[in-house]
Amino acid sequence: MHRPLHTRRLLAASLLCCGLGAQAAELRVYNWSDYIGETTVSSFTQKYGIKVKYDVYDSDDTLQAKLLTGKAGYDIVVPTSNYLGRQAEAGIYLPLNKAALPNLKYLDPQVMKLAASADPGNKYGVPYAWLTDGMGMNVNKVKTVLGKDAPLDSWELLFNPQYLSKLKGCGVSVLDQAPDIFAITLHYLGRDPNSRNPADYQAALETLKKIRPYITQFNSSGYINDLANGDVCFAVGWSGDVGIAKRRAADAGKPYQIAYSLPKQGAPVSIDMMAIPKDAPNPDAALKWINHILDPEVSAGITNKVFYPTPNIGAQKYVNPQIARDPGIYPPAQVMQTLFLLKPLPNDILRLQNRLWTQLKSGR
Ligand code: N2P
Repeated sequence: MHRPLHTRRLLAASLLCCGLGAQAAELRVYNWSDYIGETTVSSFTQKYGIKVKYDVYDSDDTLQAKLLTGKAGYDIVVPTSNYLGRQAEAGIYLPLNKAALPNLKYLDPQVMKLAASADPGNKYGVPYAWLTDGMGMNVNKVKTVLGKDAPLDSWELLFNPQYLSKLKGCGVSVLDQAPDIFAITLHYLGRDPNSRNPADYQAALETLKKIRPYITQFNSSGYINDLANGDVCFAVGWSGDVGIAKRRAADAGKPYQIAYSLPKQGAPVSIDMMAIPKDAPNPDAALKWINHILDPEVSAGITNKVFYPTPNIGAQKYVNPQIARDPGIYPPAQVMQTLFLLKPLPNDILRLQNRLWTQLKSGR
């Protein structure tokens, strides 16, 4: 049967449209590992017909190295606010077209204010989730090794060699993220966690060297399973990651409890931010992605899966009540006051941190 000419033309046009369209309609997302909801990606593709290529990293330095080569090819990246501040100053991001982001209205003004301290005017970054650094532990093993009276709520577990040397036998993991560990150490020493004084970093290094022999690994992602499986019993880690480990251990029916402890002395808090690199192949799709993540149900879907608090006020009512009530995930007001924000630091301090960090890890 012959179709009328105009139908054939339409058919040809639509084939042309969609063949090309499928090629152009791709979004490349580079995000932290273990940091996405069950249906976050699939619901985006369903909503916009845009395919997503989704890659992961577990370190801001890895992300930054990729971005600085200039041809990473990503449309969306999610640096931590302290890194984003410097990167934005270096001119590697596109300013956000806020008119394309109506769902910005859902964001918590308090989180936006904190984010603005690294990103003035919230010009380049949109909060994705926030988090604390703390101690993940296998409560049963830690109590067996250290006794029932061990101070599980104190950074002493990490910095007092008397404790850490005993924990070594059941595995000690520390985040491989220099700014976080230096900030924790400086704060423990009673110094400014965001210090710009090189001497402070030398002092922190000396303290870290004393516990270095008892750290069995530096790791920022695999430690989730290591904790869950019982291969490490103590980890300096990120709040949601430890939540994931806790759930995995419970799901696997392990005979021990994984817990997250925010030390009483105070701990770092940070915000991960979505940003669009200047060389993004598809900045329009990137804006659609950001607005999608800001959809209250989508944002809650991330929190419900990976235990990182959403900065989205509209999402709060969709967050699983057990998570919303967990003081390790959402610290109560008086604990919030003990936390300190990681701030962008000048390049010479970052270089110094990096150098000392390499020294520490290699054990020299
Ligand atoms: C997710 C880790 C995200 C927190 N696994 C680090 N900014």
